[in-house]
Amino acid sequence: MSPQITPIADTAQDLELAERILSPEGERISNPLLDSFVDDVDAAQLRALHRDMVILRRIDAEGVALQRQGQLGLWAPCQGQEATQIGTARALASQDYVFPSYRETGVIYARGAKPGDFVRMWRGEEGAGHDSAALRVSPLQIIIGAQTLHAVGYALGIRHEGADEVAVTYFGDGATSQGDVNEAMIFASSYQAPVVFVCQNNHWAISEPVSVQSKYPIAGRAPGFGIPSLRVDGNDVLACMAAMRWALAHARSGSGPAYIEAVTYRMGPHTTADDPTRYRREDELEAWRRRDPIARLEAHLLSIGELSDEQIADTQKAADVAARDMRAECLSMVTRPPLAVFDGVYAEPHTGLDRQRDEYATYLASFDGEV
Ligand SMILES: Cc1ncc(C[n+]2csc(CCOP(=O)(O)OP(=O)(O)O)c2C)c(N)n1
Ligand SMILES: [Mg+2]
Repeated sequence: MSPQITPIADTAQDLELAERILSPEGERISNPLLDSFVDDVDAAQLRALHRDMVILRRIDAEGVALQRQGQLGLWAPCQGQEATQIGTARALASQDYVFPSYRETGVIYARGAKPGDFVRMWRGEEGAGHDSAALRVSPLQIIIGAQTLHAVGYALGIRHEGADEVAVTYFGDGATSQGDVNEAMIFASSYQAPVVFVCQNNHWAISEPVSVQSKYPIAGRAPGFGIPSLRVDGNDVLACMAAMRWALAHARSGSGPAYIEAVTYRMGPHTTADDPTRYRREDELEAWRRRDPIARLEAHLLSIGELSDEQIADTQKAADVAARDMRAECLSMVTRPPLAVFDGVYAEPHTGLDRQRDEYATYLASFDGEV
């Protein structure tokens, strides 16, 4: 018997088929599926989401500037993806544990990252960049999709211990072509792991458009794994928060994994090492500028009379302070001596490691003060 397939959309790009609560013009529209999940979100909370997104965009711009000035080796901008990251991350409970990719600056911001945490890894100072245990966020993953397996493994541990936690993993549209992600979904479904998959479909995997690797909407794949999914407008912060609350409640209730595809757009380059003008058209970018997530919420708040000039100025000031603090932390970082790389590898002395340290020390000494 052949399976019945209900297409979600004719093309992977058709944004009209994504759930939303705020129209691109900032008008609140009724959404029977999602409304109940954000009933309690009042104007003050909407302003806080707006503030988060403005600060995040400023932090992101400062990251690009620091890289251009030679202070960072690389930066992966998240401009355009603020609503997806802030909306979903602000729905998390403090005990939940996040497994992100390299682009999740907004997620670590929402989890309480300190100013230096945003840049430490990109400056090459230390591996993790932030205190994973304190933030309950694993190190930013560079290997595409690998973090989804880690999240499912962690979620199996949550289930085993009966803990009131959910594991959450963020990954891109390109990552969905990766074996790791598909294996993670199989395991999550087979063992009903309390994990939420958040796919940020930002339309590009470096220079590869999503249309090449996904002939069918990405959210539509999850049911095939036995995982319920939602396709949400990733530039609508309220819809992202609602979708995440749905997914978290589902996972927390013991019903197994849930999946969100947030349809958004990467406004900047893939990283500061990339030049998107070589592969994407200006009119595409222009169309997405008109769907800017911050402008959308701002238009909404202004239309309901809940955002004053004074509040906007205050938010801008907070954003400048965040960028200033991040820059100051970045410039004052003290690079650890090369041999410190051997510290903290094992709890007990280790002869093999001691030998490697000695060899490396001899190698460094061979430069005779040149390094
Ligand atoms: C296993 C693996 N293969 C290839 C790469 C090189 N690579 C880095 S980013 C990237 C594209 C990822 O695209 P997507 O998953 O859409 O995430 P985005 O960068 O758009 O956030 C690739 C192929 C990698 N880091 N890891
Ligand atoms: Mg992508």
